[in-house]
Amino acid sequence: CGTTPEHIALMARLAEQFKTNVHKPSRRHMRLALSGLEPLTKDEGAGDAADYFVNVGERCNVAGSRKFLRLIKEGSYDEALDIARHQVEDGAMVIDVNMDDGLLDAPKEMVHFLNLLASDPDICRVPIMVDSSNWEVIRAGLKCMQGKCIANSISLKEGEEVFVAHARELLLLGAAAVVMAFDEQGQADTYERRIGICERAYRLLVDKVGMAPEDIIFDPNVLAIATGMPEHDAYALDYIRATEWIHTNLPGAHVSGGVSNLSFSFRGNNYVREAMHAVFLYHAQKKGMDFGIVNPSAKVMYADIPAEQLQVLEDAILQPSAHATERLVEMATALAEQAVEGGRHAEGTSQGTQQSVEERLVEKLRRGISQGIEEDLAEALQQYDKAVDIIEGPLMQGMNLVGKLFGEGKMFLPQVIKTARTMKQAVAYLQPHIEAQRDGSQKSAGRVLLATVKGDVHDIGKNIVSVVLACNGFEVIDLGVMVPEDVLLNKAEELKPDIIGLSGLITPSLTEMTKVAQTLATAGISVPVMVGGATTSPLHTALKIAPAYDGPVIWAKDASQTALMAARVMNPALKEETLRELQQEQEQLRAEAATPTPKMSIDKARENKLKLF
Ligand code: THG
Repeated sequence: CGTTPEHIALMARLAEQFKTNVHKPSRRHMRLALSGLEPLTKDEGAGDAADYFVNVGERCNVAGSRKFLRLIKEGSYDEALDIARHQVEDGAMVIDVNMDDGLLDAPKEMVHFLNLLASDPDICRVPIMVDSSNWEVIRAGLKCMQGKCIANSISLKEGEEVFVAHARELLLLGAAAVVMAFDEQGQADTYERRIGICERAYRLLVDKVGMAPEDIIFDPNVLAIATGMPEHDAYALDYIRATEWIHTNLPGAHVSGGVSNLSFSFRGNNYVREAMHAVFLYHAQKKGMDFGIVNPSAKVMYADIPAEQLQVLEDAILQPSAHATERLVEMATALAEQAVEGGRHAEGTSQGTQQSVEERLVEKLRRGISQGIEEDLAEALQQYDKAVDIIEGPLMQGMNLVGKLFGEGKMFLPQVIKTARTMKQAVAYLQPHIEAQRDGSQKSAGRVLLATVKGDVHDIGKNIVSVVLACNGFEVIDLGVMVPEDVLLNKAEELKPDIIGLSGLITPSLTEMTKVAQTLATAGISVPVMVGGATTSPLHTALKIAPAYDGPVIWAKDASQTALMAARVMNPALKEETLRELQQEQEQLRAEAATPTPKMSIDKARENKLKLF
């Protein structure tokens, strides 16, 4: 009442005398203040670093929890809210929410879920971290939040202009910012790149945008260690060193990270994963890491880890070396075996000479044992007419087994890489024989063009795929990260690959992959396309990417599956069957997706109830 146009005109005239201070806050080096219903003010003190640590609950993330994804997909929001509530009960001081999934309407789901959170006082007393790779989702999420939240994340990956524009919008929306250590070249994976990018981002945010330093939360990339690639061994140490540098040199700014990323190589072995996180956090906190996206219900505490294990973990994290990594893998394997029926080893044990040569090869491959493999191969060469049949027979069988065990969580990533290296040795041994027996037309197992699609800076998984493919005799041409579709098309036309591999970790990459498929199809390319990476799924591939392409689009579950599928489609005897199966699977997925699952009648459901006696 009373806000007539005349009144507003008076207000406008009054306001004209004052400058807005949105872009130039006068307060400097204050404490970061966030809020849900209750304020969360970041204390900085001289005491124990852990006392000032803000733990952010990671579980309300469709990409990080199968359960949460299922609940959101089926619309069970009450149970999805329970996940948030449990995290707060378990001590989460902020809740991370991520709805990035190729088959969800992410902005809509984000807004819907945040609105539900906001009506539950037990949950919304804590601030929210709106997590998305898609700026639209972050904006939509922040617009419906009442308190001061955190946007997760912005970065320099698309250059300064976009970065500054996003940061300015965050000032208007009143949010703190997680800033990932990405730039136009990709994600920082060395100490130097981590600190270089953070410093550049800090100067832009503070000097150009006018963001308060305390509103900046750097994320210098927690990446998986012990993947089996020696280049990855120092990732934890470099993160910790970068944390110390940021803490010392970029005053007021905070440091965060996605802690569970560290242990991706040990999926399926929760004890080892939690112990790794505890050790990592203990040391990173001391150097200034004051935020962390974690599982708040983790039970393993630093102080409770037995000394022997602690030694192994600290070596792998703080004194990285091939030896330290190997000991960590050994420890994880031993603990996993202990967990499986008190140490009884389920899969076949080696019984030396009693096994056939095929069995011995499969066993050596499964365990990544190179010693003695050449003798076995020499023996196999006597039995097989063609050397290439040894690869396609027992060696592929071995790779299959590895893929299966890995999928079941019975093998860890570093072990898969080890088996790939054994495969490489076997292929190298057989190569001269294969070439002598061949008509000389084709040398490699096939040529694969690999790329992480535009907008995506992640390449660790793709690099592992590249190693495994090369170990299997493929010629790999890797175009790197953030590869635009025209570059991919030109390279495909120039190099005529047998297979094109597209990789992506973040959800926007799915749309990009579909676009690439369309572009390739329009140009008349129809060689098999393989897609892989955290964001991809068989369903999305069947529903969105395959229909956009003229040839087969194969979803590859992981690095060992990629090599296997590549070998199958390159094998004239298997190609047709493989592609027919693929076609059938994808048609079935499409048919299932088109027919909604009928709900059971209440009487049928009651018949199904748990009967205890
Ligand atoms: N930095 C920033 N934000 C991030 C990350 C980061 N957001 C997402 C992610 N990384 C942090 N969140 C998670 C959440 C879950 C897991 C890892 C990181 C995780 N989940 C189990 C897994 O995949 O094995 C899932 C198990 C299950 O399904 O329950 O490990 O680095 N700024």
